[in-house]
Amino acid sequence: MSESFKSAFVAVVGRPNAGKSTVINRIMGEKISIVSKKPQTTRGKILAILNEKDCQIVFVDTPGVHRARTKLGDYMNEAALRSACGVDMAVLMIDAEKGFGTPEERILKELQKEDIPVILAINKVDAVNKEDILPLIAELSEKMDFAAIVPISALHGDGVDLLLSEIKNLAEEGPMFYPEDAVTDKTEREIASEIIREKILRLMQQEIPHGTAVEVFEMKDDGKTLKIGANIFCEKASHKSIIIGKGGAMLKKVGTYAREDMEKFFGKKVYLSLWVKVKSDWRNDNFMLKNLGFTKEE
Ligand SMILES: Nc1nc2c(ncn2[C@@H]2O[C@H](COP(=O)(O)OP(=O)(O)OP(=O)(O)O)[C@@H](O)[C@H]2O)c(=O)[nH]1
Ligand SMILES: [Mg+2]
Repeated sequence: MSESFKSAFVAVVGRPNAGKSTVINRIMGEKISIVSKKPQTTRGKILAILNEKDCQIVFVDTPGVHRARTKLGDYMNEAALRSACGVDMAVLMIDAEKGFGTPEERILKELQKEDIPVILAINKVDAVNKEDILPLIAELSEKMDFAAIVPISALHGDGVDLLLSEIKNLAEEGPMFYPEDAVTDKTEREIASEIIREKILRLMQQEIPHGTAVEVFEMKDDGKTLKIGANIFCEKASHKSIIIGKGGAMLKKVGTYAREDMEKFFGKKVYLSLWVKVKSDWRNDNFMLKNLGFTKEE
C-alpha cells in the first residue's frame, strides 16, 4: 500500500453532444458509457471508476443539460445538475464549435453553489481552426475562476492526459470507495441495455431513437455463454416496423452489433434475443419511467 492514496468523485457536465461520454471512455481505455452523434445519448448518471496504484478517480458521466420537453427530459436535466452535489470537483465540458451558451450558464450557476473546483475542458479542438482556440480560452476564462483550462480532443486523445493529470492534482487523500476491480456502478443488465440503445441511436434517424427505451428482462450465464433477452419499447406502431425493418433486417443489424459489443465487454459468447413493443408516450409515463429505472433521487 502506498502511503498517500488519493481519491475523488468527478462530475463531467456539459450540454448534450459535448463529448462527455467520449472523454470518460478515453480516460478509462474501455467503453463504459455509450456514445453517439445524436444529442441526449446519456440518460442517467453513470459511474466510471479509474483504478490506479495510488488513486481511485470516480467519474460521474451525466446527461447533457438541455431544454426538456418530456418527463424523461426533466429527469435527465435533474440527474445532470444534481450530479454536482457531493462530488469533489467538476469538469465542465465545452464544445469548441458551439461555445458558451444557455446550457453552460445554467450549469455554471449550479456549480458555483457547490464551492468545488471546476476544470474547464474545451473539447473538439480538432474540429475548429487553431487560431480560434486562444480567443475562446480568453473569453471562457472570464466566466469563473477555473482550477484549470484544458483544450482537448476526446475523439483523438489530444490533451486528455493533461486533463487527467489536472484531475489527479486536485484529488485529495482519501479512501478507495469501490473494489479495485470495479469499472462501473452499472449492473450487467443496465450495461447490456445501454449497448442495445446505442446501436438504435446509431442506426436510426429522427425521433425514433429518442423515443426508444430498452429493458433487459433476462440474463442467464451458464459460465461459457450469456443468454440475454431484451424488449425495445417505442412510441408508435410505425416506429416498430422501422425498428424491425424489411424482413427483420434492421433488428438483425441492431442485434448483431450489440452482440459484438457485449461479447467484448462481458468476455464471453452472447446469445441475444430482441423483441419490439409499442408503449405510446412512455417518456411521460411515471410508471414506465420508474420501471425503466428513471427514478428521481431523494
Ligand atoms: N470532432 C470531434 N468529435 C467528438 C469529440 N469528442 C466527441 N465527439 C463526437 O461528439 C459526439 C457526441 O459524443 P458523446 O460522447 O456521446 O457526447 P455526450 O456529451 O456524452 O452527449 P450526451 O450523452 O448526449 O449528453 C459523438 O459523435 C462523438 O464522436 C472530439 O474531440 N472531436
Ligand atoms: Mg453521454
